[in-house]
Parts: sequence; C-alpha cells; structure tokens
Amino acid sequence: MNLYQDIHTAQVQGKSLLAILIDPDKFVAEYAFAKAYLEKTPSQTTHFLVGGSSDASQHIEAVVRILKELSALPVILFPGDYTQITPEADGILFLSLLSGRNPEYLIGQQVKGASHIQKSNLEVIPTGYILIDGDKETAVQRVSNTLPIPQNDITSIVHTALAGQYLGKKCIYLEAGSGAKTPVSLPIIKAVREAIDLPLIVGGGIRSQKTMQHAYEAGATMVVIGTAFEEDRWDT
Ligand code: 1GP
Repeated sequence: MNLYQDIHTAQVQGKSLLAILIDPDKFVAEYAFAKAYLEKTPSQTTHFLVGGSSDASQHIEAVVRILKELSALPVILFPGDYTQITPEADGILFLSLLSGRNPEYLIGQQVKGASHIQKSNLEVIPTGYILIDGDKETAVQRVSNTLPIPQNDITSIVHTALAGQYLGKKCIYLEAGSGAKTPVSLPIIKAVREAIDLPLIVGGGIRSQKTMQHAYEAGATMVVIGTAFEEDRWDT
C-alpha cells in the first residue's frame, strides 16, 4: 500500500476520493454497529479517517482494528493529539495547524508523537491543516485555542496553503470544522487549487452528494465527511 502515491495519482488523473471520518467517541467497536455503519456509507468511499478532538485514545485501537477486519479500504489516522497514534492503522495525516498561532499544534504535538510513529509502520503524510470559519465554534477551534481564517479572507487562506507547500507538506486540508454550518466555499477551493500543486482535502459541514460534487468540481481531491453519517443525515 502506498497511500500518498495513490492520493497524488488521483489528483493528477482528476479522480475523486471520499474519506469517511470516524470519530472513535461516536463509534462502537462492535461488529453489528460497525457493519451497519459501513453499510450506510456510499459505494464510492475510498478511505477511512479515524480521529477526533476529544480524548479518544482508549478506544481508537479497537476502532481501527474492526474497520480493518470489516473493510479492505485504507485506514488513515487523523489524530486530535499524539495519544491517538496507533500502529494498527495504515497511515497518518501528520497535521500541522498552519492557520493557527499555537505552537502546541504547529510543532508541540508532532514532537510528542514522533517516537510513536518511528516505532510503527504507519505511512506518514505531512499535511498542512487550515481551519476556516464554518459559522460555528468547532471542536478544533476550542481544543487548539486558535481562530479560524474568515471565509472572505481568501488571500490569507491561499498564502497559508502556499506556505504549507513551501514547507514541504504533501497535502493541504481545508477544514471548516466538524459539524460546520457553512462548508468551505467553492471560491476558496478554486483559489487554493489554482495556487498549489498538492492534493487538496476538503471537509467540514458537507452533508449532501451535491455539495460534495461541487467541492470536487472546484478542485478538491478528497472530500471528508463525518457528521452526516454519524447523524444519519446524508442527503443523496
Ligand atoms: C472534520 O472535516 C471533517 O474534521 C468532517 O467534518 O463532521 O462536518 O463532516 P463533518
């Protein structure tokens, strides 16, 4: 499995990737629950992301294990903090919160997690994480104690994504926050797409097939959806 190579190839070939975000706090690591959950996810799902902003470290290993048993799709960690790193997964989005100015989420957590990653076979995908205002105070904002970039400040968002590319990140993640009222706007996705060469991940507040499709058309390589499936509110 070469996770990044596959994501990069999808970007180059204009293929659309769909990641379902599993928050370990809202997922029961038991067969019946997990099977029913996976059955309601769309057939075009290509990845699972696992992680959350709350303290989910106790539970995360069991969640990854059951996903690996029930599905052949790659499982990538999307850790809220370094305690959510488990070697059971295939890879990790090694996130740096570039929109914020809190050193703990720019480099602190990354240093704490480094030796755990070193001891694992996780494929590391360095990812510039950009929090954008989704019209709701989200868990990322609260936990990281940072402010999102306003949606109308497209220049700052583009410059932040470019800085991420120049820092050597392999992906840029445009995040409106889990359960956002307003997803990342299409002009933002387009502007970032035009400015950078990297695969673009977009998530937060996407609840319908139509919104997802528009995000792809604007330039998203991978769309991430969590809450809509957690709450059984996916609009086909
Ligand atoms: C959150 O981008 C993800 O980190 C997904 O957001 O839960 O709103 O789908 P939703």
